[in-house]
Amino acid sequence: MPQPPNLCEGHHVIVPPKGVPVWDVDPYAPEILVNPAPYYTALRGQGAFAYIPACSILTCGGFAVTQEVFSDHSRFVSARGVGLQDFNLGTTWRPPSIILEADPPDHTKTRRVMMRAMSPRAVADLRSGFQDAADGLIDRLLAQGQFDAVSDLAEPFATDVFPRAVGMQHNDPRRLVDYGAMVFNALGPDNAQRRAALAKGPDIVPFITDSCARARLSDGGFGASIYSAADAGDISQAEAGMLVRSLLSAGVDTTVTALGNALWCLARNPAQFDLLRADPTLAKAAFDEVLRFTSPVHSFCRTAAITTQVAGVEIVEGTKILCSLGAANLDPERWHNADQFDITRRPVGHLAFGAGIHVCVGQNVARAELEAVLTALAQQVARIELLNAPVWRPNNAIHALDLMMIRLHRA
Ligand code: OVV
Repeated sequence: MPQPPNLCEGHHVIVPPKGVPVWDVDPYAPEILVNPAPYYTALRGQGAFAYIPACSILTCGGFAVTQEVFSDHSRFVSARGVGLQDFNLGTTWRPPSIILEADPPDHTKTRRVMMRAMSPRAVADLRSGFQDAADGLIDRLLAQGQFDAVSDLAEPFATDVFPRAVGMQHNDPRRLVDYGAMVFNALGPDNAQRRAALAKGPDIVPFITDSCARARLSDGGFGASIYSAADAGDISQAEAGMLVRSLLSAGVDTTVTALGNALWCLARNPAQFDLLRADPTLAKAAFDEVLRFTSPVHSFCRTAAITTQVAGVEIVEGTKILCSLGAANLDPERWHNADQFDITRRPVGHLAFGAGIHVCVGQNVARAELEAVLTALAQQVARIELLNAPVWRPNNAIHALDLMMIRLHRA
C-alpha cells in the first residue's frame, strides 16, 4: 500500500478494522482547526471509531471510548509519540520528552519528580504573587480602553508569572509562546502549519536548550526543585534539564490559550460572567467549564502496543488513535446541554487535562493562574465588551485564539 501523502516520516499504514467506517476527511484542515464544533459532531456520529485514510489512523471522539483509550496506558502507549508520527519508525524533530512521550517504568520516575515540583504546597506559595499580577494587569487594561485579549492580556500574564515560577533568569515571551506552538504543531501531519512552526526551530530551540541549564535557573523555582531531585539521585542532571524543557513545552502556550478561551467564553456569555461577578469563588468551576467547553489541547494520539478490542472493534498493534478531547468534552451522551457554557455545572471528568497516568502534571499551576485572572475580572470588571469577530489561530493540537478585541468596563 502506498504511503498516504499527508504524513510525516515514520507511520504505520493500517487497514480499516471490520465495522469501522472509512471517513474521507482531513482533521487538520485549517477550516476545521479554527471552527471544530461541526467536525466534533460529525466525528461522534461515525460511531466508536472512524478510519481516516489521509492519515492512516483511527480516530475517536465519543466520551466513553476516548476516556477508555486515554486511561489505559498499558494497551495504548505514549512512548511511540502522542502525535501522528510513530517514534518506533522515524526520526523525531527533537529528543522525545521523558515524561509525555514515555511509558512506565521510565515515566513513573520522571512523573514523581514533576509532581513534587508542582505540588499543591509548592503552588500555594505562588498564589498571592499571581493574584497581585492579575489585579495589576486588569486594572491597567481597564484604563487602556480597547485591547487584544491574546497579545495584551493572555500572553503578557502567562509569560510573566510562569517563567518567574520556573525561575528563568532570561525571559523571552515571544520565543516561549512560539516554542509551545511548535511542540503542539509538531504532533500533526507534515502540513503547512507544522512546517511553518518547525521553521522557527533554529531561532528558538537554542534559547530553550540554554534556558534549561541549571545555571540559568534561580533558587526556589520549579526548575531548581527539579535539579534538586538530581542532587538527591532520583534522576540524572541531563534528565533534570529535559524535565525543565517539559515545563517550557507544556506550561506556556497552554495557559495563554486557556486565558484567551476564558475571555472568549465570558465575553459571549454575559449572564455567566454576571454569575461569576456575584460569586468570585466560582472562578475554579468557571475554569473547568472553560476547559470542557473549549478544550485548549484539542487532541492527542496514543499507539496500540498490542492487538486489542475497544467497543467491539479490533485494533491491531501499531495503530495510531487520534483521540479528540474536544469532541469528548462536548459529547451530549456525557454532558447535559453539552453545547451550553454553564459555570454552575460541575464538569468533573472532562478530558481537557487528559486522564490516567499522563493527566496534566502542571494543572495546579494552570489552575492558580486562571483562578487569579478570573478572580480579578470578577472583582474589577462589570462587563466584557466584544469588539470584533474573534479570530482563531490554527494549530495541529491546540485550539487557540489569534486575535479578539475587547473592552473592559469598570465595576
Ligand atoms: C506538548 C507537551 C505537553 C505535555 C508535555 C510536554 C509537551 C513535554 O515536552 O514533556
